[in-house]
Amino acid sequence: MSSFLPYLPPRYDATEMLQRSRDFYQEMNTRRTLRMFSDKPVPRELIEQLLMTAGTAPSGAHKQPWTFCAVGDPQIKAQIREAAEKEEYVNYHGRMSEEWLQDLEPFGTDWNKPFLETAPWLLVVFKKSYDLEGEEKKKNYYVNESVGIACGFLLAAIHHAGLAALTHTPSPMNFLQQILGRPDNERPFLLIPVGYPADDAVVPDLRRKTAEEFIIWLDGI
Ligand code: IYR
Repeated sequence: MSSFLPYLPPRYDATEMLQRSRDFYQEMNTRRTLRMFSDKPVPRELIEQLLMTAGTAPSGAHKQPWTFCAVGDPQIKAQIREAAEKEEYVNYHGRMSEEWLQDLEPFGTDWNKPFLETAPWLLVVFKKSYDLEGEEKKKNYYVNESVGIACGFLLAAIHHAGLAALTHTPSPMNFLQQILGRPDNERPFLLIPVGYPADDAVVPDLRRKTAEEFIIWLDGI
């Protein structure tokens, strides 16, 4: 059984479309991944609003195969920090290759993850390869793509609101499933600390690829 509704998105003329897309690019181009957060509180209502935007993402067969845990409890954040640092210590002391460590040099990262306690919220994203309806397993589709897109929407919403985020993947991160008590059909996907930047926050001096470097046109011109 299917049912359809009229699709009535907002419409703009060509000039307005171009202006809007320029403005949006400029806004998005000021987004930076941040590791230095202020402990200034961020209201729960604002976080919920950002997560609602994540939930508008497209997903395979519209299964919405995600769960977002919004962690603001200092004790749980401390537990997450302790477990993440334990794994990262091993990563930085032998589990990551020399090449990998060299690639990370510009970012100045190490096994210390103070932001896991400083940032007022840790958004822990779980992917669901199947849903549980009672005992029955119901398969989800394109789970990585779907949850990845939802996280992209979330990062854009966070930036648009004037907050900063880090896309963090402590590895392995199954400890998140245990600490947060998530069921077996949920696997950690990303850990996203969110908050205000620290007053003295700095970011690495990076440059983004130009259009020529990453767009290939095959438009017959
Ligand atoms: N997960 C580690 C290492 C790390 C890996 C990549 I790829 C990065 O872009 C940044 C860090 C850490 O968080 O330090």
